[in-house]
Amino acid sequence: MAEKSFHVAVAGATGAVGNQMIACLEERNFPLKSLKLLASARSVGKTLKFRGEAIPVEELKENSFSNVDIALFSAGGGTSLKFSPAAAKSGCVVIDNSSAWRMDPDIPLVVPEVNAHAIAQYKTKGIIANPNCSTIQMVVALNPIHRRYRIKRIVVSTYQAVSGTGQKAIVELLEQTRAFLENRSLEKKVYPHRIAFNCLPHIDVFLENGYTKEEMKMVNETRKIMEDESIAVTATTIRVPVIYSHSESINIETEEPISAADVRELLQDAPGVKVVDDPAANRYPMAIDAAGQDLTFVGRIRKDESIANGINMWVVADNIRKGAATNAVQIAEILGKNYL
Ligand code: 25A
Ligand code: L14
Repeated sequence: MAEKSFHVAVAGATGAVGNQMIACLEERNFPLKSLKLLASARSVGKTLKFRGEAIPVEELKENSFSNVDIALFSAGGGTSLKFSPAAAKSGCVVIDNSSAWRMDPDIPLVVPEVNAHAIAQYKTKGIIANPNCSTIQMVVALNPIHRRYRIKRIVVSTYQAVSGTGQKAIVELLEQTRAFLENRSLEKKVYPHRIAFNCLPHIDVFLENGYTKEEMKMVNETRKIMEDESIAVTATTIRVPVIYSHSESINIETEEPISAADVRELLQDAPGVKVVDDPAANRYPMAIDAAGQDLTFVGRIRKDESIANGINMWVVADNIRKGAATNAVQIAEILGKNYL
């Protein structure tokens, strides 16, 4: 029997994540019947390369999905709220990268290494949500530990790349850096303060409780994906002048006794994880090494000597790939293979 193949659309194709989605479909040899590229009217007239071919960008409209099986959305929350329901209604399955649908109880929130089985719930609304980038890499690293040692509490601080905010933020970091080095005045368009040579304790908007929305995504999405509301999570999310890959300092407290060697051994065989942990040789995960990769890198694994059952670790992954595009394409692969 011939392999099944699908009509796929990418909405937000000209953005940082959309571009990478197209690259992932090509690299992973996704079984395609056709590929449609959608963005706002601003991008009409542009073409993007796929398998050596220049594909024109079309304007995203409600009727863009009549002959589409799977739509990968990464055009921001507002666009997704507006267009995903129409896309789903016309019979395609939407895999959405924005935060718009993630906490909807009728919509599965999926990291294939952790809860691939949840994809089955796509039928209720025809939408599957792709989690927040910082959350994805954290649960890939922590889920195996939780299953074996029961995590009671997670304390995480992030060091997040500007590419999370899209192409325009990459341009802002580069332009501010150049202006700073050339002693010219700096322009601020994307972030409220200079990001070049700085750290901002501010990602997404501030909420009433004093946390940012990005911090609360890490709390709520982690529990939903790991399917355990009892895990206590507290997060501080920081923007750093890095282009690709988020880094995270993670502290966990477990129910069962745990050692650094236990964690190293467990993560050695964990899906989607690569342990890089040889401090004597100056080997530990770094953003510049994770960029362009699909794995989640874990290192600096050590006992938290201040409590009975605690571990500290450093977790790094490419936020645009595993944190967004790769995860979405992995979901599409399972959806196509097992459900469509
Ligand atoms: O709305 P949110 O949720 O706050 O999301 C904010 C941004 O975060 C990115 C994405 O940025 C989004 O716009 N994003 C969303 N989820 C993400 C995630 N999980 C994420 N980033 C990382 N991880 P982006 O710029 O990289 O990508 C945006 C894409 O969405 C398309 N788009 C936007 N609004 C749309 C739309 N498509 C259809 N309908 C709409 N209403 C967008 O296409 C892009 O593909 P575009 O055509 O609007 O922009 C293409 C080029 O145009 C330039 N540009 C952008 N804004 C302006 C502009 N030029 C002039 N004026 C502007 N205001 C850019 O250079 C872009 O390359
Ligand atoms: O997926 O880094 O919810 O500015 C929104 C903010 C992704 C990252 C999401 C950022 C994010 C983003």
